[in-house]
Amino acid sequence: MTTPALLPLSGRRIPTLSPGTSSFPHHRATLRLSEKFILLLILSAFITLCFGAFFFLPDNSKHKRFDLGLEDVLIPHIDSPKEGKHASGQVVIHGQGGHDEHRHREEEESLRDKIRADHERALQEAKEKLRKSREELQAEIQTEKNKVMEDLKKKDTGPKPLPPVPMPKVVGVSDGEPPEPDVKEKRDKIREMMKHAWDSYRQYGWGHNELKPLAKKGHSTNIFGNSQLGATIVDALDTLYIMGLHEEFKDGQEWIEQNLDFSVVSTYLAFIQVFKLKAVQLAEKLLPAFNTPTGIPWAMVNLKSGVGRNWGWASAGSSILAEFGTLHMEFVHLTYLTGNPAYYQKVMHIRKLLAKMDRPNGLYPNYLNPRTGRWGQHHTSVGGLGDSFYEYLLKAWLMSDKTDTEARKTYDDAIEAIERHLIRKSNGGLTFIGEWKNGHLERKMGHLACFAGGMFALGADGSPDDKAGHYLQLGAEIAHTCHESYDRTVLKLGPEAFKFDSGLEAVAVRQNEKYYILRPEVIETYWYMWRFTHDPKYRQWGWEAAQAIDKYCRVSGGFSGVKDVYSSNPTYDDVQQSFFLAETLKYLYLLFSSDDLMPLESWVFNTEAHPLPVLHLGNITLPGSEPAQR
Ligand code: DMJ
Repeated sequence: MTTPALLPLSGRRIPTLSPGTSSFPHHRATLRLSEKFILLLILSAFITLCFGAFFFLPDNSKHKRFDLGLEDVLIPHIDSPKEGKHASGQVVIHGQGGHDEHRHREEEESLRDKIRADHERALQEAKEKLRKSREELQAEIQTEKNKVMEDLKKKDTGPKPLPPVPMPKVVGVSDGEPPEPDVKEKRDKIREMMKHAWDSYRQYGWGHNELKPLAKKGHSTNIFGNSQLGATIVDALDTLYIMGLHEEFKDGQEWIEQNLDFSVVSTYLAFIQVFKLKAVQLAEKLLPAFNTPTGIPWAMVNLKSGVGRNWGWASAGSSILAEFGTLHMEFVHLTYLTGNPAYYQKVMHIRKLLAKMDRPNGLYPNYLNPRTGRWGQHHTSVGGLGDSFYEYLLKAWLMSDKTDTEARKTYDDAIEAIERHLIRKSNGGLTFIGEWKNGHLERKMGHLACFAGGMFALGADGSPDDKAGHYLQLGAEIAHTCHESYDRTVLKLGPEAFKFDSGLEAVAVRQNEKYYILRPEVIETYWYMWRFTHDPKYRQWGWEAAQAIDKYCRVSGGFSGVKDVYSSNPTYDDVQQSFFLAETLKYLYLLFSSDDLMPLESWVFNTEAHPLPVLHLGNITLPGSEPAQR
């Protein structure tokens, strides 16, 4: 039987398992609420960090070319003494004509004298030391140590460590069972779908990043790079946990413990420490990505060499807004968890830099060059390449218990510009979010942008000029439009992008925009709208989507995306995306759960639907953020 013990963590005490019991205590019927909360807390840090990391990983096939190309930029050039400099940095001039041999011998002689004198002094000191007692010697060593420490402290002009922050209050992580039998039935069905997705991955794709559910084998060549990082395991863990699938959770945890190796760890690791340590190890490996002339991180970093790079297609090798702007929550949480300010400082630097930049029409372009600090193409999107940057501004504020007013203000300003330039009503009365390209509005909305309905609703409370009602309404309108994009297809699943032009209303035109790859954004918005309004239509719409997924995407080896949502006989893309387990099924499950499962006053979901706790900081101010103003 496992006995929770208390171990210190960054000045706090957290429950963990005693040595020899490294696995999750699934044999106990229920965990105490406090234990659940703390496990989820640590797990969140780990999962969110891993998720972020996957986007940093480079494609191995390109390492060679890349290493050759960027080393000069990334690694400071240090001249060796033979090339003309002493280690001290003084310039030496070699090969001067008319060298005076006599002077040279004199110099050599004086050097030898100096060495001799040094030896004699050292010998004398050693003899004196030998006469001293052990205690005297120890005292001397200690004095020396103290002196070194003092000197180091004096030299350390860097930022002070964060003040200790109290553990957040234990909040209700109930199992969220809904009182209505028909809702419970739907929730059970979602849980069954999760089990099918997980079991299939377990059977055919274990350890690979994702699953090919038709070929029934692992799928690893995608955005995660070629590495075998078990992305689905990492991504699915908290969904399994929230759904109470503890056996499955335990399997995943064991795989991570034994296989997810960022560097070699020899010490015994208890349950919570596994996730925390792995998260920290990974974060350390990610830090070199920030070594750019501006501090805007590269899109990818080689975990071994620490060398970073960007995608060639991204506006001449720019960094992408939705990538460098989607680190804030994870890095702040990590600083909070470890007490190490480095992570916090990295992401605050990004924010400060962006605040100083001019923005065309108040909009943030999707591309920023990390070498020059200048914007790339003037393309702004609330969908792909931009989306989660805006999401994280709002959620940084929420996560700070609404004390990070700088983040809130930045969000409000950004949304105001987006409303002015990107949000329009179609002829048929559907509100949509278009894309801004070099001063021109493209009347096309991506599936990815549908998440914004939930974001507007989430940000309604606290919006300026008493516009809460307006933003809740805007959220509802986007939810409606995105539902229409589903409802106007044959499969009742939404296309990747849909237009509002030339008489078209929320339908895809191009063949390569007609696919559905198990994405979560529309269901995510239904869930937020449900939480804020309890309008039953959101559960109804969510259930329609769940049924369509089960009917058209389910195969014997898992769930697959489909290539054409307007065809009654669609072909499969043969990929079970890891975000299907992390997000789509989690949001569906929460939609059919009672609100006390993961209450929004206490939890903030990152862009991959991994929950992070609201940091109840009281009067403590994290460096760089404003004091609470409420
Ligand atoms: C997820 O990986 C994340 O939500 C990301 O921010 C954008 N959307 C994909 C899934 O569609």
